[in-house]
Amino acid sequence: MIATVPTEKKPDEVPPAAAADGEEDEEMEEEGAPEAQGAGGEGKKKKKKKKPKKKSKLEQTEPPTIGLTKLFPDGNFPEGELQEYKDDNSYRTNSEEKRYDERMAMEDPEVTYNNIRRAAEVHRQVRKYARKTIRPGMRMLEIADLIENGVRNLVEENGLESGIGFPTGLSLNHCAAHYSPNSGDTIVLGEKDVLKVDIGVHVKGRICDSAFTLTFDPTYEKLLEAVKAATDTGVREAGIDVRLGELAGYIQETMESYEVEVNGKVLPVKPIENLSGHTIAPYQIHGGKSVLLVKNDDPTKMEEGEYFAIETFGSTGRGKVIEQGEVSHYARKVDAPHVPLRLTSAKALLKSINKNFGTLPWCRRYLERAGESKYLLALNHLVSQGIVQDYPPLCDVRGSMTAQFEHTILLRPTRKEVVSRGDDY
Ligand code: HZT
Ligand code: MN
Ligand code: MN
Repeated sequence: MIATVPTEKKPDEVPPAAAADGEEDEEMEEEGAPEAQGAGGEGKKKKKKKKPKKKSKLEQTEPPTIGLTKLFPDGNFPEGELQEYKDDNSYRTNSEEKRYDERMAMEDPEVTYNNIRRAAEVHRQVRKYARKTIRPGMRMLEIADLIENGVRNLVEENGLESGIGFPTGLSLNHCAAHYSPNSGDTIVLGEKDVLKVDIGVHVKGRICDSAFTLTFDPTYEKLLEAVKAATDTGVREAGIDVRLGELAGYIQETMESYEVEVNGKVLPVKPIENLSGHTIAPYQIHGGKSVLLVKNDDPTKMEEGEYFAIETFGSTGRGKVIEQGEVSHYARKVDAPHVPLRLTSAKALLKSINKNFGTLPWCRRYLERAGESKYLLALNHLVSQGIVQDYPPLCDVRGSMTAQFEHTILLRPTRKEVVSRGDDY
């Protein structure tokens, strides 16, 4: 007998992604141990005893292609980082009543946290690959594709049931948010660029909204550190009954405790005063509440059960953004007025938007992927009629640099869950 092919599986039992099966190789090594391959045909020594069949543990490929339901066959997706509530709410962690409320939430398919956790795990796996792959010299369109292919595969994109949560944000330098390349974009990532990578993943309308910043030049490391710390402060100070205006003050305080030296000049890190975090509702990226980054008098409180995107932006410029450049991001308004549309093309485009995206945000590339072409007139009409909202790129002054870090958190009855937390940020 010559071959030492692992025999625990019949050929038709080999999973389609066998190459990704980490333990397949391990078992090969075990059975291919030196004594089993003795030249003199003393292959008898080969372990014959069947070990209790190891569950073949599937591992993610690179680039990521394996759907998360395959990697988590029991259907339970990992919890994010847990943080206990503070002060008056510290009782919640062990409260019998709150623990009961949470069990009920988990059992209710409308409420369960499992959907957002699946979205968050997709986010972690895709960004891990994005972080190690994105390099100066790549075109913005390539970067968008590598991220979006990963999301579509891992979340097992399926109509409005699961897919991309919003267009991949790839804003550069003084632009802080809402730039994604349109088709034909020729921009190439440069060595000195500061890139905000904002990825959205949804499962049954539960959107994981999380972003990080990349630099390849150490000059702006302090800027990134400041913004990461400010977001961590926002996450740490968030809680049930916390007032949004006060939370903004803590974020501001952290951000302003940093400065960054650029070409021998010391610059303060300013929180961008007209950007904010926000609640997230099912299929609605903006649920209605906003968390500004500068102390204010908003007395609105965070509430039990809410989902928040805690995001902060720091800038070496004015600390204020304006709309600038070609629009890529759009979303049908949730409370769109009913306007009879005279333009046939606009009517048809709206139908396609409803079918493909509902109220989730999308970008021009996604429309084209859905088969639309020469849609700009119709699209502009839907915007002017108040049916579709456009989200132009948001930029500080030219020459400045901006950074962003963002996490999605759940205000569970007993604890706060930072669903999108990973080992990177
Ligand atoms: C709008 C359109 C999108 C929500 C925040 C954000 C990226 O600035 C109230 C507060 C995607 C997201 C959004 F395509 N925006 N998070 N991640 N952008 S926002 C906003 O419009 S509205 C913040
Ligand atoms: Mn975001
Ligand atoms: Mn957000």
